[in-house]
Amino acid sequence: MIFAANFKTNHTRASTRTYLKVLSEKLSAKRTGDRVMVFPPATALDSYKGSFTIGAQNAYPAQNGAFTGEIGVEQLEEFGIKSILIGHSERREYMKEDQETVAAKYSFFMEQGFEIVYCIGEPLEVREAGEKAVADYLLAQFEGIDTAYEKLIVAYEPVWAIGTGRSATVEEISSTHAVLKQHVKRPLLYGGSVKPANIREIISIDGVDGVLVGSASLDVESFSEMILS
Ligand code: G2H
Repeated sequence: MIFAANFKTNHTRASTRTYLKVLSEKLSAKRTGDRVMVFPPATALDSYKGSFTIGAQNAYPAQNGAFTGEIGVEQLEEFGIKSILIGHSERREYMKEDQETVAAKYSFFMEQGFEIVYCIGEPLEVREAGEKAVADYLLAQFEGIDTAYEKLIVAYEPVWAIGTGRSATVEEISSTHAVLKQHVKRPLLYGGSVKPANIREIISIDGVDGVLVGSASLDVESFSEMILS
């Protein structure tokens, strides 16, 4: 199983260091075959060397250059970062990243050999329009995306379940993952209000290879409980 934590714009460099030290201690007590990934803010990307994967939540698709306010591959590689989130719904919505922008980022970081956690998810009105509408919407989010890339991980995160406390039901996750699995032969994570109370149920669903956790990952006790429970 893959357990990935997305801190979003939370935690400082100092608190991330403490968090990763505590997480490492908690997990080392129990050997697990699970993979742990943490996506802290950019200022904390140099916080850890060890068995967890530390990834960037975002970067600009360039080595370096005149892109004020952005970080590129040169800055990520200084910290040994070779994993990145692309397509998160918050970036699609708040930073106005359209499918063309997302696909360009994807192609660039693929060419750079980065592991990519590629996020897709439908808004509530699409979910309410039924399964066919959901499938069409999600498959459109693969436009321009090379799904044969061997370092691709897909995260299905229904927008209406993100940070709302309302997770998708077992049936919704199960049927959506089944559709996605027909199109993408890569690990498939579920994200959207995953927490200690629902983690076991979610990871036991067929077609779920792991989880991407936001709010409930911010507390190290909660995230380690999810991995170890
Ligand atoms: C979805 C998820 C993590 P949360 O964005 O990517 O956040 O667990 O807070 O719904």
